[in-house]
Amino acid sequence: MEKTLVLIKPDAIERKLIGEIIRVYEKKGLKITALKLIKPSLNMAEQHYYEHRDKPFFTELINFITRSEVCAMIIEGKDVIETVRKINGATDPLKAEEGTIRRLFATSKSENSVHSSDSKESAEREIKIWFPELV
Ligand code: 3AN
Repeated sequence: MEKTLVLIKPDAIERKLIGEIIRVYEKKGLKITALKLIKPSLNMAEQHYYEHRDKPFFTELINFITRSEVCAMIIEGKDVIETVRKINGATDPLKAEEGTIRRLFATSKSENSVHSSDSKESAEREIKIWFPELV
């Protein structure tokens, strides 16, 4: 079965939205097969956002994701990568569709409440970063 890596980001955890966000995924019938709260190390954060290392917002992104705990999850299902990205909505909450997690909860392009893998290759790579004990 296809897997994806989801992070509930610090902005959402700080506002006590873990339950509400997980509820959105579960209501869509998705199955969470692993879950943990973890304060990312600098190394984990830099690995996770490696592809953005040359972007102007990279430092902001790393500072944000390491500032408090994240909730890391593996979600499994048919076409789960695409499904979860639809449920999350566009990167910019102002452009995210009605009913998406980012439209509901995100406050900016960087503090946008959730991350999910964008391809099978990313999912595999990211699961190794956040759940090394499972691979
Ligand atoms: P997505 O998470 O929707 O796949 P990406 O991969 O384009 O978005 O960007 C990764 C992360 O970088 C985003 N989730 C967001 O937190 C941050 N980000 C993207 N674009 C910007 C931007 N223009 N300013 C600040 N942060 C950004």
